[in-house]
Amino acid sequence: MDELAKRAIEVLHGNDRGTWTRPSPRLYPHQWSWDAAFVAMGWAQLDPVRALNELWSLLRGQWSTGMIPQIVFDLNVGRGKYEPGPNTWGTILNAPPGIATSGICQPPVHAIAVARIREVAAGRADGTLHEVDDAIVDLYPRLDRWHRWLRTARDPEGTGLVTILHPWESGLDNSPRWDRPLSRVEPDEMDDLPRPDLTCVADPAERPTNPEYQRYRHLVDRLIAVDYDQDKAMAEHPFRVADVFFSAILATADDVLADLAAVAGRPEESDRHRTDAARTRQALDCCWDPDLQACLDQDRITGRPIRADTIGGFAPLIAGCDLDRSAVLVDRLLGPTYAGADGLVWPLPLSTATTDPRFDRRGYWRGPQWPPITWLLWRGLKKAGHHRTANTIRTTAIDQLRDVGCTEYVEPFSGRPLGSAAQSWSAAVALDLLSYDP
Ligand code: 9WN
Repeated sequence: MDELAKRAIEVLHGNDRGTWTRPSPRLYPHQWSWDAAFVAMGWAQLDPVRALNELWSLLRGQWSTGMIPQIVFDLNVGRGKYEPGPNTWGTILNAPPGIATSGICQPPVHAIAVARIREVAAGRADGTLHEVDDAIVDLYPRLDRWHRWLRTARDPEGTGLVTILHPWESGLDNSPRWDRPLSRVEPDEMDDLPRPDLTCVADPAERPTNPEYQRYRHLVDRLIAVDYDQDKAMAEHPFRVADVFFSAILATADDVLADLAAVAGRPEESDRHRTDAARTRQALDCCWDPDLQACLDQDRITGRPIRADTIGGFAPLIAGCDLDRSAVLVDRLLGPTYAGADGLVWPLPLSTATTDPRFDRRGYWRGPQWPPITWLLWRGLKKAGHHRTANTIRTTAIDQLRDVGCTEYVEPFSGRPLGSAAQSWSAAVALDLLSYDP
């Protein structure tokens, strides 16, 4: 068996908790939402039914509103191992009885994962596809409610863009995209709560700073103060940003959900999902900045676009866009400020452009390469018909993972692995990318 596949399988097994998977053994000991979607695609290569269980485990935490929370906590994990832990979110009345969750969300990769599990199952000679299709009958309404929540609670005016209320919701937590809006968040007092995350990495510089964490926690407190009432939060929360990358993932997931609706015996729902996706693509078009040649997040408090040259700007490649736009974006992606930057060990997309003043080659989401982001762009390129580029990215991503292992993220100039060394979604991405080998 391929060495990388062997290592990736070891990482998944090492982080496996039976029906769900920790993102990493120490740094992230609970179940995370978008990690679970990537991880499910990894499990699909080994056992599509186990892959479905990953998603069912996550859905145990789905709120009655439809929201899939960012974290479903494992109550067996000792107190203080991860902060903010289960007792700090004030979600006991919002989460399903007996399940502890956080109170925010993460990008909706889940429908994409279900479709990929189905694709893998379809390639098997046994009856797995029937089993997966049966599950989709029950999964579809849950995913539909999730998408609907995003499109109502987080986009009450139907703009096509999803507003996030916390940088953690973006999944790209510490991106320079959030610096301005986060700098306006003013904690009443600077707390001094513990940072267990800092003890799990080689160098604390691989994690966000204390002032950032104080703001992160303050944002949670503010959501608790309105008891997670989304109308109130959308009117007065101190961090409100229409996130183009998150919205793009929703658009492409809506396209997929349109197909899953048909599998679930609900073909009459498909058009609604396609219309939603089209509305988001149109909205992304309006966020295009011709100078930067990038799609920009919109600060809903100031009403202004957020100027930052980051991977978020490539949102149209994820959502799907016209040929002209995708050609411009592919040029930029492969160009000297991203994957074509001088001195990169692997020519793969960077989380921030080298020319952005806040680029930081080791900084969390501020420059390094992240395997799941590479995967999302690879998928977008493939769907847009840029097959040669997509394939080069795929093989380069495999080379990178082969050399550095299933690390959380990579310092692009030295090739050093950063963050957690045994990250489940990196293992999952490795298995999925390998499965396309001719
Ligand atoms: C907060 C689990 C998660 C990922 C995020 C990544 C990081 C958490 C943290 O780890 O965020 O959600 O504690 O830093 O930024 O994308 O889902 O892997």
